Amino acid sequence: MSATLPFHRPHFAAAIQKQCRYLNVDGPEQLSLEQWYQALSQAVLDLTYSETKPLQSDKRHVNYLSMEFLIGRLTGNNLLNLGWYDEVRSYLQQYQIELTDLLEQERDPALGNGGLGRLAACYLDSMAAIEQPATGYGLHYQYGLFKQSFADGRQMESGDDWARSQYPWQAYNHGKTRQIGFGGKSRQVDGEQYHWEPKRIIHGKAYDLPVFGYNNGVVQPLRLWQADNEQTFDLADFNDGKYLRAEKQVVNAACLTKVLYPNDNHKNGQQLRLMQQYFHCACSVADILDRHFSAGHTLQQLPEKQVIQLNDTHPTLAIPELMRLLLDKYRLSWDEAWSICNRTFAYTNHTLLPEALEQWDQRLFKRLLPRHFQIVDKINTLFQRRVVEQFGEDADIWQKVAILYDYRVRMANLCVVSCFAVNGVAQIHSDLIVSDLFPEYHQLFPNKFCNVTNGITPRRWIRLANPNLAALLDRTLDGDWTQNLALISGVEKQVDDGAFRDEYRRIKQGNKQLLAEEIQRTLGLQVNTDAIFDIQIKRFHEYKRQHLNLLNIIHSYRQLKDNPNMAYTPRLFVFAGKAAPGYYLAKNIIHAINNVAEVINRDKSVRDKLQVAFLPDYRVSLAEKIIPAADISEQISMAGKEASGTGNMKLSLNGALTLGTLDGANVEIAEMVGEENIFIFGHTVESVRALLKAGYSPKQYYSDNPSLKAALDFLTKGNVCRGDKQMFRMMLDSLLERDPFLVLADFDSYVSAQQEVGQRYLDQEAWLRSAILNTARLGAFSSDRSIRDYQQRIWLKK
Ligand code: NBY
Repeated sequence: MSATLPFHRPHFAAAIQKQCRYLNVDGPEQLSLEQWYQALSQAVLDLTYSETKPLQSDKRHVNYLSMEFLIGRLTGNNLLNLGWYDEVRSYLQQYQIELTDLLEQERDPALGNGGLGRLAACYLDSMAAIEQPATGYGLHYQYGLFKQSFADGRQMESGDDWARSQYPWQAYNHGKTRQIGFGGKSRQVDGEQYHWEPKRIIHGKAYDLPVFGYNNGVVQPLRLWQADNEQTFDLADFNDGKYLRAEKQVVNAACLTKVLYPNDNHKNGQQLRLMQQYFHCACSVADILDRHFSAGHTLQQLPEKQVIQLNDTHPTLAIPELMRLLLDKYRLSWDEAWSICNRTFAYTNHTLLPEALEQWDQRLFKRLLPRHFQIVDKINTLFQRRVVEQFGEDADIWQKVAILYDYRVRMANLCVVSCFAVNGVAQIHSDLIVSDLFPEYHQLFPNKFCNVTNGITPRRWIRLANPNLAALLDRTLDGDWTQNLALISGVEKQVDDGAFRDEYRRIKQGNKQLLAEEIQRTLGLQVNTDAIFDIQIKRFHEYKRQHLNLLNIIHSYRQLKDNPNMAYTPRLFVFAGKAAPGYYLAKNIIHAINNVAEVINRDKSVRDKLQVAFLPDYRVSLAEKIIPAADISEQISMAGKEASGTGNMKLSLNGALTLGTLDGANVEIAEMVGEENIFIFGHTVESVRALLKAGYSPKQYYSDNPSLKAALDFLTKGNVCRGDKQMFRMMLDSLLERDPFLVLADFDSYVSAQQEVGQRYLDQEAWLRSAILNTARLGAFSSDRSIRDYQQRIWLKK
């Protein structure tokens, strides 16, 4: 292990002084809180530039290609990883500045949608921590994920211009600019070799963000590419006098990395998105080759020295791009080029949802990337021979495994054929990849498939988000759990220790108090901190079934109204999450939750028993406030649909009990914490299958179950819909006519599980024990473990 970077107070003071000069103030006393944040971050970046070092290692370098990196605020995290957090906090005290207040000034860089982007951020943190040489490659979107607010309960979106007022952690990297071609023609030169003449060129500029390893003096780059206008005029058009057309292209070029597409688990077929994908891949592949050659390696050594890990299919074009360079620029034969690609790329799948599997229109693909299309076409043709060898001429099989089919380019198929490894993100998901999504591929390439269960970084998700729990762990455990989360199992011994239990309970209660204050600030709602804090925080999607949660809330409310004296353990239901702007059904669910919340929160007769808080603008920094305060973690997707989930891990690690289906990583969490410390309900993958096979009729559930019927009808009555019976029609029609995610079929089981939660909470001692055991038994879900799995099973596998 390398050494921690020492904190040198006089150097630090001088660096702050220098920033004061840049900011045109006489000294630190005059800095506003916002300026303090800028000055501090810049000063740290300056100081670490020369001091930290990239890893000198002969290990295979990981190039992590992802269209999204949901990094969250960096200043606190970077101080923590540098080991400077406490010293900086004490330094600031002389100016009466609280470090935590200063850190609140930072805007979250929201360069991702949800789990996939956040996973990429946790993996960068872990690779730096465990000294796996790595570079993250992504896009420098001008607008990150939209900001969410509510108007009359409806989601409103606005732009997130995150870097407008100077983002201190990024540095423009002059030497790395790339020129990326689009369109035009591909001409045969001779044999395998072609020459691509793009119609236009867009520049890619590199912005680097530092990723610091935890207490080891390591820094590695997250390199984000931004499209730039320079020389994007089509000069021919320009000279022809078609000025406006030429200018339009300038606008297009600048648009390329303007905005992050706000869909999660849904593809979108727009040309601009395909251009983003190619731009990302072409810039990154060129950069990887440059670094590889600069280190004195040859092309033949590429697979031995580099691995390119594709975070879902969004960076698939890196495959034909590398093929193109090997064939046309470096003049390798097809077989040599293919063999190199075949040993360099690995693919992580994050979804089984058919609507999320990317496919591109062939004509669009060909028009934008004519040479790449030829290459994909040849990969497809050669692969077809292989398929015929194995299965004979079988149209049904070919229809499933073809890369080019029905005028579409199927990106997942291209990945499976071209990569040496394909992994799912939780055991059940990896099993379903083999059994349901890619069974024929599994027959063809049995050794390609493996599982790497997702993980989360304990640096951000305990030490930074829950500092009091971190301090308790520091006092309790031998060795640094932050670097080796397996040590957290040592907590198990304390589960009956009075002092430990008191402290753990006090910390949870304190965190609930802090969240209550946040809710009061944002919603003006005063909540009961003795209630169960029942939390569902994630993107809005039908398969995640926030509406199942809502139906139970309505059911509880109705019961309380009918029986004001019934036994009911007080509950606060907390929601947070965004819906893709074009996903009207998900937005309808948000609207319904907000309106139900308003009715319930206004009703004095249930106050202190039932409250609903929907916090707007879910983002990493808000997650950091909510997660440590949770008692219940809602993980209620229809079984078979959530690839893994990672919020489930964060919540359980911070002492929330999971209320969930046997889906994604819930299955593994249940195995680790034990069945008495988790609430499992609902259909399983197998029983879902049987139900659908037998013919599922949601209407039947509606008419057979009076509570369910009443809960659904509630949404068309009285105040909730303000007299507009159509207000939640979209959601109700979907539930009653199709119910593709079996909300009604799981209603009963969910309501019973919720009742059990209420019962169990009454025994506070038993509950505390379960919470502590959740923390103690989650050690395996550190992203450090995930990265070691990647090393063993994929990157460094012999
Ligand atoms: O990836 C999520 C999965 O739903 C979740 O179960 C898993 O834990 C997590 C990490 O493995 N997937 C996800 O977040 N996907 C996206 O955000 C996403 C974004 C864009 C597109 C598709 C999916 N797209 O096609 O544009």
